[in-house]
Amino acid sequence: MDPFVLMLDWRTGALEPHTSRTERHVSDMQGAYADQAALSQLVEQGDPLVYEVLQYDVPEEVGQLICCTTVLHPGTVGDEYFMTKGHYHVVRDTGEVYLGLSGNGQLLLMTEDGGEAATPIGPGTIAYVPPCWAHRTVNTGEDPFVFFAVYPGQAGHDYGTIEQAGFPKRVMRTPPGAGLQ
Ligand code: M6P
Ligand code: ZN
Repeated sequence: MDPFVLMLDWRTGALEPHTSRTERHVSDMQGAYADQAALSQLVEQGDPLVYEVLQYDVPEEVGQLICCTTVLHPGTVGDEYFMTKGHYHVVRDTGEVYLGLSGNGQLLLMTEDGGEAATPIGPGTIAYVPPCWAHRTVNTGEDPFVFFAVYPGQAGHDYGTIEQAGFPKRVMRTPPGAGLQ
């Protein structure tokens, strides 16, 4: 394949050109959030967009690097902040690099043998996801949380393991009025 350049808008995450745009609505996140009733209610109320991933596709092969931007919208399901599905790579010994562009969130990480980590990401943060670590992002702010990611072409997404096991930590908003006397 030939060299190419892309233009990235750091504020909105717009990537031009892109060849794929994946949308995840609340209805695509069944089972991910603690409050199932709140999820069903949101689906009935218009099924809002939780996040979108823009990508310029390259062959999913060893040697290639996949570049994409994610725009994770602000919001909650019940008191749990909007988040990505989260995944391991199918080919476990492949890492990933995240670069925060705008907004603020958390990157949650875990391994299959009980490792856990979490790090805040904001504009300019570079987060390194080592091989074998599952990763999920959470928007803890009031604006879209936008970040860029690069990972090996052969990595693949394993969502099933997360759907079965979940992540050890949930990131919840403090309910309005909580803690006030
Ligand atoms: C990042 C990368 C992508 C991923 C996206 C959304 O941009 O890790 O590979 O698709 O986040 O996360 P998920 O696939 O877990 O929904
Ligand atoms: Zn990944």
